[in-house]
Formats: sequence, C-alpha cells, structure tokens
Amino acid sequence: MMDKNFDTARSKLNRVVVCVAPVSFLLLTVMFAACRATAPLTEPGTTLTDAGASRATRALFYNLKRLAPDYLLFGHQDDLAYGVTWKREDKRSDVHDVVGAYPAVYGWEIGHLEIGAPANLDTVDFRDMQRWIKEGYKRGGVITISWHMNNPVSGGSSWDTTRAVYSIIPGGRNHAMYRQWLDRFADFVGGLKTGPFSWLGLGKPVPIIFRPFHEHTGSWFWWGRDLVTPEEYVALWRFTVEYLRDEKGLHNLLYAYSTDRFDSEDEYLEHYPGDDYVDLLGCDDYGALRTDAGVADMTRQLRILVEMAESRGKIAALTETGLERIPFPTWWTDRLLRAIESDSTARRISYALVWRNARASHHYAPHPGHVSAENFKRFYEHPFVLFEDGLPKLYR
Ligand code: BMA
Repeated sequence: MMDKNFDTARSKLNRVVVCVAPVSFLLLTVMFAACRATAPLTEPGTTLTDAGASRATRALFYNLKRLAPDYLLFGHQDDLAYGVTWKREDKRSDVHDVVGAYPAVYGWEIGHLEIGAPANLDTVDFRDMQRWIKEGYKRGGVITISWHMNNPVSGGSSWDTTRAVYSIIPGGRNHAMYRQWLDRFADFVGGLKTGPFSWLGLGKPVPIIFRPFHEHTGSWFWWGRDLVTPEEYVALWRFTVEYLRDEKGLHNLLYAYSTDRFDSEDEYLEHYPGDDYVDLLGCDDYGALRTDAGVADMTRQLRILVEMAESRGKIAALTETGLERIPFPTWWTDRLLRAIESDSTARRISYALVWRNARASHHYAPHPGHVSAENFKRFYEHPFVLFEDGLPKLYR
C-alpha cells in the first residue's frame, strides 16, 4: 500500500511542477532573450556613441577592432555601381574583375538624397544603391556612407563655400530643413533591412559606418575649416548624432570623424565633437602617396591616428585615399602597403578605402589590363591585406 502522506506530497509536487515548470521555462526564456539582447560585448574603456546599438553593429565595431592589429581591410568607393568601362552590371566590380574577389569595405555616397533626388550626385540611383549595400553586407562586407550634401544656404553643391553651418544647427533659420534632410537619411537607412520579412519593413538594419562632414581640415566644402567655427561644427555633429539616434531611433550606425591631411594631434582634434560622439577616427589623404617621399608623411599621420584612436578605445582608418588613374605600376605595394604595413603603429589601422572608378580620367582601382593590375594582385595576395573573401564573420 502506498504511503498516503507520501502520495499527497508527491501529487503536491506534481502540481507544483505542473504549475511552476511552464513559468520557469518562460522565465528562463525571457532571461536568455534578455541576456542575448543586452550581452555586453564590451571591452574595458570602450563605449559606442550609441549605447543601444544593434547587436550586429556592436559586433562589427569589436570585430574591426580585433582585426586591426593584424590585418588591413581594402575598401573601394561605388565598387558595385560602375567601373571604368561599364555601368550597372549585375555582380560586376572592377576589383573583382582583376583579383576575383570583392573589396572588404564598400563606400557609398548619398549626396542629393537631402533634396529628394532619385539618384546621387554621381547618378547612382538610390534604390540600386540600397540593393548593392544589402548585397555587399550579405556577403559579409563592411558598408560606409559619406554625404556630399548641397549647401543649405545657397542651394549650390558641397563645394559651394557660402557659409552655411550656422544656419542649420539648432536655432538656425534652416534648422527645420536640415531635420528634413536627416529624415530622408533615416528613410534611406530604414530601407536597408535584411531578413525574411524585410519586404514588410521588418528585419535587421545593415550596420553602417556613417561619415558625414568629412575633410573639414580643408576648406573646399561648406563645412570646412575656414567656413565654420569649431563650436558650430561640434554643434552640428552632436545634433546630427542625437537626432538620428534619439529621435529617429537608428541603432545601426557607427560614427566616423574624418579629416583631410593633418600635421598634429591638435589640428586633428580642433573640431572634434568628443569621445561620446565618435566611434572611428579617420583621415583622407590623396596627396602623400603621389611620391615616394610622401610615404613617410602618410605613415606619420597614421601613427598619430592610431595612437589617438587606441587611447580612446576607437577604431582608426584611412577613410579615403588613392592615386588618380594609378599611373605608377607598383603603387599598391610600394606606396600604399609600405606606408601602412612597415610601421608597427600605423599598421594597426582597420581599413584603407580608395575612391571611385568613374571613368578613364578619374579612377582609383585597377581594371583588367591596367598598368597596376599585376601589382594589385600582389597586394591582394599579401597576408596582411583582406578582401571580402578573406573576412571572418564580422556581424557576430
Ligand atoms: C569626388 C569626385 C566627384 C564626386 C564626389 C562625390 O572626389 O569623385 O566626381 O562627385 O567625389 O562622390
């Protein structure tokens, strides 16, 4: 005969198990999901501009940081949109035509998005651009976006140096218009979702390294050095970050601050908006690598850049460079690679991106038969250099 007390205790236990089990299962699931959602993915001394950045965006940041000491990622502007002799051909890329691999970093340019145009200032259709951005991301590449926006005061181009920054910062007479420009940016970025339900507007947004108001140590753009006070530039930058992050709820952006060539840390930081507003420290330089003598100057700048970035827990990158038409056949290894790889500090930049292959008189990557094509293959094969086919998974 079964002990009655035991039986009662057991049936009570059963009832408890029956009631508690689903609850604990639910609790465990919730806890697991919460852990996944907020898994710190942090390193000491490092915080992102956006503490609520998506998991993939945080993964990109930390993976780029992790790779930086040992590898250089190669990037190319508008790589999938056109080449020196073609335009808008599915899966085509001049870089791929030469080495059989896509670049690791894809640069895109959204100038004229602000005015609601269907195509950018270089005639790249924005819907095509969204498709190419998603393609590159799905293959594991890195996406960065620059913005040659029109002058908000004169309506001229980015190169129209009518003073304008004062007019779009909070309190300025064109501030509402600037908000609308950022709304258009948010719509564009909102259209960069991937996943099975992305066609419904659901899905995960592609992480982007966003690089606005670049080359401001020069004065050829309306946000350049002689056309803006440091206070105005900082106000513009901070407003832009806060609006996109806090009001538009974009959590897939890493913010890149990138100057043109610079002489010193002080010069570099003259318009710096602060560590809380920047994830990547970059610089653009097309001058140094024109000559052998300039290689040392490039290395010098990259050393300063890496030191500034590492002491702040950020990433450093050569955000734009290149030699127009690349008339020097061994430019890739003898200038670009030498400037970066031969120095134990400079080599810790994350990536170097060359500009677009617009036409025979304006291109920065080789195409088949190009005078630098063979050397570009040596560059591709170098163990320090990563193209897309050599990338580890960057978004996990
Ligand atoms: C410049 C040139 C221009 C182009 C601009 C934005 O350096 O390539 O032709 O319009 O970048 O992409």
